[in-house]
Amino acid sequence: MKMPRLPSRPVARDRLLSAALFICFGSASTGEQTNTETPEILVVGRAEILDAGQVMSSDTASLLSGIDWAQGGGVSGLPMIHGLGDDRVRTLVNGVPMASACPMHMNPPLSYIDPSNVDHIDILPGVTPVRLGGDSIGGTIQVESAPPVFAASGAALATSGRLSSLYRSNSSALGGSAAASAASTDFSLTYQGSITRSGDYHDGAGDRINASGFETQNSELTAAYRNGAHLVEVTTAWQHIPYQGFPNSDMDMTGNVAASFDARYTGGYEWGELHLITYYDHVSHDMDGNGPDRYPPSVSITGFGEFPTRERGQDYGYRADAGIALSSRDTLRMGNELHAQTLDDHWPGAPMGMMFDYTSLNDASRQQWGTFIEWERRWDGHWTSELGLRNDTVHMDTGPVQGYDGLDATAAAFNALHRDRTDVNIDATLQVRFQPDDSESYILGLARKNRSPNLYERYAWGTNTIGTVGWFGDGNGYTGNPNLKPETADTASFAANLHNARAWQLRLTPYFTNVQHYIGVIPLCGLGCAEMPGAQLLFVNQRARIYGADANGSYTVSDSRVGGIFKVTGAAGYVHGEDLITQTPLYHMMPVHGSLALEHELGSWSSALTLHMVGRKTAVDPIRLEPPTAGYSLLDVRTAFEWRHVRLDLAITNVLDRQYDNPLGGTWQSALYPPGYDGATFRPLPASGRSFDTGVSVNF
Ligand SMILES: [Cu+2]
Repeated sequence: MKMPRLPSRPVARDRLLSAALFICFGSASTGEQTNTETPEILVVGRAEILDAGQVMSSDTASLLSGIDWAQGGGVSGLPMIHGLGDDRVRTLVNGVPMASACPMHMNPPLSYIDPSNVDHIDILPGVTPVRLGGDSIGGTIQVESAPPVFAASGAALATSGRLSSLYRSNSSALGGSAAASAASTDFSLTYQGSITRSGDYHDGAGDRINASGFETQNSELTAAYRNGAHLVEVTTAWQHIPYQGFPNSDMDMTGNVAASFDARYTGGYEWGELHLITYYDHVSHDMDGNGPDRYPPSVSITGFGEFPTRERGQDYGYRADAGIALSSRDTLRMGNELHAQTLDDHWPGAPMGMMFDYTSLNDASRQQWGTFIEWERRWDGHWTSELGLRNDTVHMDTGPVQGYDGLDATAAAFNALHRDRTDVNIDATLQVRFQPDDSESYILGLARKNRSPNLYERYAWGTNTIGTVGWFGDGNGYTGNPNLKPETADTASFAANLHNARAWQLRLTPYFTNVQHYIGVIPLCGLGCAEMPGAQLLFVNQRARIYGADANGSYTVSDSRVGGIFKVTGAAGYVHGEDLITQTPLYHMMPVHGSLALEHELGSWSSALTLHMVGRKTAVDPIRLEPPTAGYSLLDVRTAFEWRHVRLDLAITNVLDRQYDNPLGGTWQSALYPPGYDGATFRPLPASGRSFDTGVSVNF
């Protein structure tokens, strides 16, 4: 038997494993796995949309075509898969999970990678295999930077580089990125850096959306070494966000400094493949709830100049997994991982004129120990099954707390609690794939998955006014509940993928999820009782049901040497989610929506005209005071031209300058206190008006 060689340009590191195993046994389907072979994965590749996407937005979440995402600050959108978002979706950036070190989840995993550094994204929207799941009940998103490139021959050092810049008219955003690499046949060194600065955006009516600007600085250095079928990569990264406004929160990020280090190993052996990863990151996060860009100078919500918070978090862990080829038909995968998080969250009292600092989380910790085993069998040329079993044991604890005025009654009651919790969660998944011929494939997925509460869901102890934690972009305050049980989701999903060579392709994915112990909310006291415009809500275990369907397709209208390729693509989504205990719709359910695009490609010139249509949102969560939004349609146009080493991107987003509200944009918190303000305005956050976006990149 020959040793499996690493493909020169691996796709996802996970799919590398299966690719290598196929190679190992000389299967007909070697090399890059395509959508046809794994229709449960949506792949967003650089060639398709990333180059154009990074010109139009600096938020990596915006590149997630095929799924929805909830708007945050300019780089902090939260992916939503089949009605489940935030921590319910497992998000891995280069294999590393990163917990939000912020009570408002302003720094989710995708905020740590700039779009210019993304090579491809794998989205697993339905039932996620246990090797990629764990402590999550939605799908999985894997974002990967470009794999290391090595020199073809030993004669000379292979060097390459890329410089790019972008400008967006609406928010006067200016950005630049640089990448450089030098490699011999077995050693490679890559640097990636980017800086973007954006002002506030304006909506279709020309109104400025206060507190929507941001600045980000990212840099990353990776060294890689390969020897035959063995690859070792070591990455160190640094991020600085000096400022990121959150128009749908009542605070802004005034600083986020993250330093991270990870080391990875992938090796091919006679028996299969081995993956090892270890990582560490440290995050310093600062916020201010009284930013000068947010309220008129005459208004100070605190009566002081500043309302600061300071969060300091760490993530560390490892994952070891192996794929063992038991026979030409059977593959066994097994693995073990640890994801540990520590978090301190203190809110200085002095600037508020208080005697003490408010302690939100004191030396809080969360450790997730995961172990899985998975058996894949190819029964014949048509049927494949994959059965997985996984345990996640989650341990959480936090230290004693205090309020701004020292130890108050609520803090004393919290401190008297026995606060450490251990959850033992068992996940099981079954996927059956049927591929009768080359033009169709079907997948049925069944899963039971669990997610333990995050630190704030269990330990945010404040119950009123400023001693509160707010997230979800809805303007409400949230109180944690140490007695929460983990969520348990039972999901059935089906995917049908039909296609005719290059002429057309159609994919349909209906799904159904029932969540026991769904972490929902009930009002802690009535509207305004917490001296906030919003409600004060307590996390409690409820029961939820979500169902819906996604569809997408493409049709090649013409394909000629002279005219190029004309293609029509379309996508549509419907989701329905309800809390069965409160009998109310779940928060942030995207209304029925679809898009239709005409794409053209001729040599190195590519263009697209896209029409987005979104229905009226009437299914809103009354407990969170979620506002309904009107239906709308939008037009985007983009074109790109490549000439030798230069690529030019031009795009106009919201061509008709429509005024509309993003159904997942939350409420407009930065407009809560306009001059003459005399009451809560739970208006939906207006979305961006027309923008002319340009980008130039040079490869050398
Ligand atoms: Cu924050």
